[in-house]
Amino acid sequence: MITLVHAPRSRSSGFVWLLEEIGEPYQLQYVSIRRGDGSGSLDGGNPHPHGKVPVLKDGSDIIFEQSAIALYLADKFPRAGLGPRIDDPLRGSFLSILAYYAGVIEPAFTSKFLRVPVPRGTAGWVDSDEVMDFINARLSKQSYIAGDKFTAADVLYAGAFALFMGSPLLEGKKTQQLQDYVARCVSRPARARAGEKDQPPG
Ligand SMILES: N[C@@H](CCC(=O)N[C@@H](CS)C(=O)NCC(=O)O)C(=O)O
Repeated sequence: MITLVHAPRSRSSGFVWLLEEIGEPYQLQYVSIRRGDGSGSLDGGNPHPHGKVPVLKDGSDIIFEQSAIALYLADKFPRAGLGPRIDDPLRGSFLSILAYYAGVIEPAFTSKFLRVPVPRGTAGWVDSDEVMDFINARLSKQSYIAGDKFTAADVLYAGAFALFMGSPLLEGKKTQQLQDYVARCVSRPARARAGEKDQPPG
């Protein structure tokens, strides 16, 4: 059975959502992580190379990095229809947007949060305002981030934007399309089920 190495209310929470979307059996292995507020600690039972979450365990296979886990689960469970297959014309869009999440979205918002300017021509990402112009333009043409169907990539994007909605991170960029997109994704029943499960063990 698939195991998600999980710390409640962290980046692994989105993967409880994704596993609920898939609907196949899975189990959670709770670990502690070092949190931004200084709480928590490194967990010796966590196979992640840097003690982070999420991690997915599938037999002897260990998969880490959110984009890799999203792709792995979409490919592993094709019946769930959460990612275009290799010969689908939308496959390229799906792969690009998954890689963009790790390589551009996360660094762009980390730069903004830390108030570090993004040096054009040196950094591999751009500032979050430019990112959001791209995202908003995309969402004005399609209902979901990789096309007109909900995919595993939406768990990453809508999950992050839902978290940022009430913060200054999206200031000036909360278009109606973005708000509708986030609402469409987070109102899915699988996310509500995941929310109920995303609690500290005990
Ligand atoms: N690049 C990683 C980031 C994972 C990450 O930073 N997770 C946080 C939880 S939200 C964590 O485990 N932090 C603990 C630590 O940094 O030691 C990914 O995309 O999977």
